[in-house]
Order: sequence, then C-alpha cells, then structure tokens
Amino acid sequence: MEVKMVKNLNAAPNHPKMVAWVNEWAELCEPDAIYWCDGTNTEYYGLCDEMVKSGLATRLNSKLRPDCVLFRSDPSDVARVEARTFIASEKEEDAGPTNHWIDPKKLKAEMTALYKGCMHGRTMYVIPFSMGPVGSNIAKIGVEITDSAYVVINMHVMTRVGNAVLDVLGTDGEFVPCIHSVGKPLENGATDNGVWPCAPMEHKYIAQFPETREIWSYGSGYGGNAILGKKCLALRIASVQARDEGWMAEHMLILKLTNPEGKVKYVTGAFPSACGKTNLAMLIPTIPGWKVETIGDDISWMKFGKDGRLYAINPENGFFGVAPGTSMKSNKNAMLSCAKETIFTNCALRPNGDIWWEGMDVELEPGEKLIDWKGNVWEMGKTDAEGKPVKAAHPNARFTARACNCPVIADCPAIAPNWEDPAGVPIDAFLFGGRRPSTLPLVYQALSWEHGVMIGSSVGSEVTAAALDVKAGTVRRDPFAMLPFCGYNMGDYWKHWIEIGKVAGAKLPKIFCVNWFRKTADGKWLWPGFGDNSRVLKWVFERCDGEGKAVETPIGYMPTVDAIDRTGIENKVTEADMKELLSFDREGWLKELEMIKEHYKKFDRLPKELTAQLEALEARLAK
Ligand code: OXD
Ligand code: MN
Repeated sequence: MEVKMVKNLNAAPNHPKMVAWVNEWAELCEPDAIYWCDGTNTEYYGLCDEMVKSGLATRLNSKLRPDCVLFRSDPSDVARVEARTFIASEKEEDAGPTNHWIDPKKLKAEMTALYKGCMHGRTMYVIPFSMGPVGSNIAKIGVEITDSAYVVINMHVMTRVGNAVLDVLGTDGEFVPCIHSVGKPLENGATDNGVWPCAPMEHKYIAQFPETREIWSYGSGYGGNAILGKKCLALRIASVQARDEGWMAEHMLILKLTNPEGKVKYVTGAFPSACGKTNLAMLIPTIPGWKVETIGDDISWMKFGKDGRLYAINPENGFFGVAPGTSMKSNKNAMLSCAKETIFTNCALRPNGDIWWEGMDVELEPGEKLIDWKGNVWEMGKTDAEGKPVKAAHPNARFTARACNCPVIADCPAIAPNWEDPAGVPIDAFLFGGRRPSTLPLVYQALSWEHGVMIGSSVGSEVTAAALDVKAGTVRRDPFAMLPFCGYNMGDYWKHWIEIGKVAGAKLPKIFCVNWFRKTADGKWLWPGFGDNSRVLKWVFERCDGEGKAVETPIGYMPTVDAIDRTGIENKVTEADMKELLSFDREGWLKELEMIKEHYKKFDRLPKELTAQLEALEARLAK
C-alpha cells in the first residue's frame, strides 16, 4: 500500500538516513499519511483541537484551566506494563535477573508481524526530540515515530521538539530510533469514535534493544509505554550508553538548595515510586531563609566536568506527575505548574469544566455530579455492586505539565532559573530512600562511596500485609529505584557505580540514606515530612561542607539528636521523637543484614566490592 500524503514537509530533515528509516517504517506500517512534527504551538494546539473534535479529548473550562485538555484512556491501558517490558539483549545474562529478556531476533519477527499495516487509517507522526537542553554535551537526540497524536502532544511537553533539534543533528548526526504504535489499525474508513485506541495486553510490547540502541513499542498509548523519550530512552537505553561512555543515567530528582547566606548545593535523589519524589523536588522549606528550587523531578543524567565533579542535567522538559494526592498542601508548585497548558489523563471532570481527583483538597459542592475517569457519572461516596468505594480519578491519573510553567514567585520559588543550563549543575549529594516504617533512621550518611553504593543497591519499601499477599514487614527492594528502568544486568550496573567511584580525579558527591516514613510502635508517623524535610536537607548541606554534628555508628554517620534543626516544630517532633528517629537499632539491623544477604543472592554478577561492604557491615554490627 502506498502512503497517501506527506504533511508538514517543511519540517522534514535534510538527513538521508533518517528519511530512509522513516520511509522503511511507513512501508511496513502503511499509514494514510506521514506528518513531520515541528514542535510549534500551532502544531500542539492544532492536534489538541483535532482530538477534541473527534471526541478523544475534552477541553477544560478556559477560565479555570486555560489551554488544558482531559483524556480518558481505555480502562485496560492505565499504567506502565512491566510484565510486557523487555530488554532484548543478544545474551540473556546481559539483561540480568531483574529484567524480562527476550531473544531480539524472535522479538523483532513477532513485532514486525504486528507492525505490518498497523497504521491503516492513521497518520504516522515523526518527532525529532532532544532529551536535555538542545546542544548540551550531556543531551541526546531521539526520533519517535508514532500513530498517536496524544503521544505527540505529550512529547512536546516532556521533551524538546523542533527544528533546533534537526540543526544539531545536521545531515548525519546520531539519533536513537523509537517506534511506537497504539496497535489499532482503522480499516475501511473506521474511526476511533472517541475511544482511546490500544491493543490487548498479550499484544503489548515495550521493547528495548540495548546493543543497537533501538526502542520498539506496540499496543499501549499510556505514559512511559508510549512517550518513549522518558523511561525507554532516558533510562533504559541511556543507562546502557552511560555504562559504555562513562557517565550516569539515573532515576533521580535534582534540586537546588540555597542557605540563608546564599550558598548553593545541588542534590539528587533516587526513591521508588510512591515515596514523594516529585514532592521533594518541589519542596517549600519550613526553615526560614532556606530555599529549594527544582531542576528536575524524575531523571538525572550526569557527566564528569573538567574539575572532576559530576554535572547533572534534567533530560526532560516537563512533569508527568501522578495527580491523586497532589494538592496545594502537599505540592503547591506542582498544582501551580498544571494551572494552564496541561494535559490531564484519567482525572475526573467537574460540571464547571475543571478537573478533580482524590486528595486534591478541593471541596465538591454537595451532591455535585462528576464524570469519572471511566466516563461514568460519579458522586462523592459512590460504591460499586460489592459496596467498595469507586474512585473518581484513576490512582495513576496524570498531569503532563510544562516545566516552564513551574512558578518563580517570591513566596514560592520553584523552578531554578538555571534549570536548563546546558553545562548542567555540579552535584554535591545523592539521597537514597524508601518507605521504611522501622529500622532505618531518619537520615544517615554513608561511610564511603562503596558503602553508599551498597545503600543504593538495597533501597526498598516495606509492603504491608493488608495491601498485598505478602508477609508484613517484607521489604520490596528497588535498587537505586531502577528496578524497571535499568537497561542491562543489575549487577553490572552496580559495578558501573563502583567504577564511577574510581575515576581518576573524581570529586564525588556524598551519599545519604533518608527515611521520611518512620512510625511509632503504634503506627503513628514520627516525622512530619513534606516541607519539614528541608530540616534534613539542611544537615545534608552542612555535611557536604564538612560540618553538621554527627556520630559514627555501625551503619554510617548519624546526626546527633540536636543536629537536625527543629526550630518551630519542637511540639510536633519532641526530643524523644528525635531520639527514636535517630536511634541505631542493632536488632533491626541484624535482620536487615540477613535480608540484604538474601537480596544479593539473586544477583549472579554481584560486584566483589559489595560483598566486601556487606561483610564489613556485618563485622561492625557484631562489635
Ligand atoms: C514514573 C515512574 O512515572 O517512576 O515516573 O513510574
Ligand atoms: Mn519515575
């Protein structure tokens, strides 16, 4: 079948290899038209208008949410699908024990059969994009082919799309080729009829080919499955490139911390999902005179500068944040970022044309009737046939907000003015943390880089028996918060961290473990979290300067009880609470040690340095 039309040809590159690659895919997928994306607002709003007209999107009230649209996905296509995410390396052992491996030849044959004619009745969009400020020597370029206009507008917000990217590529520059289809061909003039297109679960594939640096995605239109610059490129493929080229691609926020004297430190942090990473990146300090500004909320790419320090950029251009639970109280900056020009997905719609979600802290009118994420009428207190509460927004409902809309106003500094510095920002500290109701103190500092790598490798969150069919107290490990995002063998990835520590002349960031989630024996939170986490950041800042009172314990350097500034919250967090938060729990740690040993047994390529660290911890605990 012949492609009928090429649209927006002005935006096509003078890059023969890219054009040939696009034509090859067009021949296979057989779209009705090829459209070259230019990244302009005209393109963005034109596509929004088309999707509103076709019933795929709802325009929100322009007075309450200017230039915002709401999408409702298919109920089967609401999140990343880890079970259908593959690392198709040549050798199975190179994908390692934490990834789903599949033979690349077999997978390509299977997927090619699915791609054959998959874009019938649709337009094939070609999106050249930069991850990172265009032209930065830390940035990378990708090109995504997709048949989803929803993906195009999300890529506009989350990456940098447009002619400047083609200028950097020139006629033969390198790019990561990314293919995406929703997997729902439209035959004989059929339309989506306002229904989110996707394929059944068994036909969904999110595939990374690490050796050839390719991404093939089929069957899902949602988030990280489809917006390929984010998890697929910026983490899975980039982690492999980073290993080979001596840099780091991490699932980390980046924040800028300024003390009352105007001195600045940059901090990155890796936390598993649902641990408040976006909230920390956008924190509003409760200690007077301190300032936190955002550089990024999800991903950090770091390279050594000439001075031996690690410089980080945020490869993204927007925030793809979880909506439920986000409120003016929990994250004012995120709320302000999505006040306009935002794409909402699977949130509820109010009769006034605004969006709503659980935990938004916005009171509904008595008896107010909303449209829930499935398109059904919803009222507060609604239950299903079994009497279970029905949610208005899906728990993984999202906002796609432009980073440039993150406010910079006096009482609420948010995005750092230098967040797009192509040179990156020099990193002073790495934070690792999870949800640990017991054992792990509020904060401690690693004794050395390799000790810090052990801390990162054993990051995890405790799961409760109530939530899952597991023994209470079980810790689900998510090393470096990279479990679903590391594009190669996790043991080799740990080794890469060890090697980074050995780079000649390296001036390495200090490593800290934080735990905002400590509870008392009767289940009450010991630490208020949110803005008060700035008090812990203050100690981190001081430690980076060789200050900040600390004692050496078997698990690392711990703040003395008076080292964390409690000014103004002395009644909320008493000295006794602080003692508990900063106690060294030998019994708990002996159990933790055994759990880490069990965790490490799963890794065939465990670096010897981590075995040595584990033995050293055991010896310190025995003293
Ligand atoms: C995300 C995730 O969406 O980590 O950022 O799952
Ligand atoms: Mn993430």
